[in-house]
Amino acid sequence: MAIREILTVPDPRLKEVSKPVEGGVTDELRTLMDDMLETMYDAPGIGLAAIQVGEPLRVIVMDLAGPDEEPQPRYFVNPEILPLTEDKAPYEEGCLSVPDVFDEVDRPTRCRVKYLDYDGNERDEVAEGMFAVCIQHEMDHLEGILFIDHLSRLKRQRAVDKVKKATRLLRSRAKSKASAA
Ligand code: GNR
Ligand code: NI
Repeated sequence: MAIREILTVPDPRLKEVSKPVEGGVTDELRTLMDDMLETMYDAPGIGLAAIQVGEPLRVIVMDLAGPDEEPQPRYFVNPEILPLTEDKAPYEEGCLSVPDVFDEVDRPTRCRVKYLDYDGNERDEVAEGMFAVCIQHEMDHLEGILFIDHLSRLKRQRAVDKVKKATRLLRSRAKSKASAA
């Protein structure tokens, strides 16, 4: 398994629409999902879409277990989502591709998710609570949409500027460290 680099805004790849996985769940795809899960745990985060590691495929990994619980890794290949209710609830979201930015997004509270799992079996589940929030956040990534796209233009611009500034600082530190060595 390998930890991969997570893309951050304004990387244009985050706006790509991801392509369906063709030919079912292969060992090669499982390797990608293993790497995504390891990358997500390392970050740490509760979900990750393949495009966040630069792979424009309709693949998501997730683990909603609490810090004192056993890990509960979940894998979603070619997920399809259907809202089950009109009522929406706000939740303070964050994203590994928009680090250190948090804001409320309104989403339907219940939805139905159809997908293939790690073994290539078809699944059909109803998502509620944190599962509903997270799967909708990840499904957005597959369409090239970030949670900040649900905010006002001003908030979105501020978020991108904040991440750009932090990334510049990190890169210049890494550079001076490399030249000192
Ligand atoms: O780790 C994450 N936490 C989170 C919190 C609230 C709503 C959504 C998320 S998903 C995020 C990881 C991520 O960026 N997934 O794409
Ligand atoms: Ni995200």
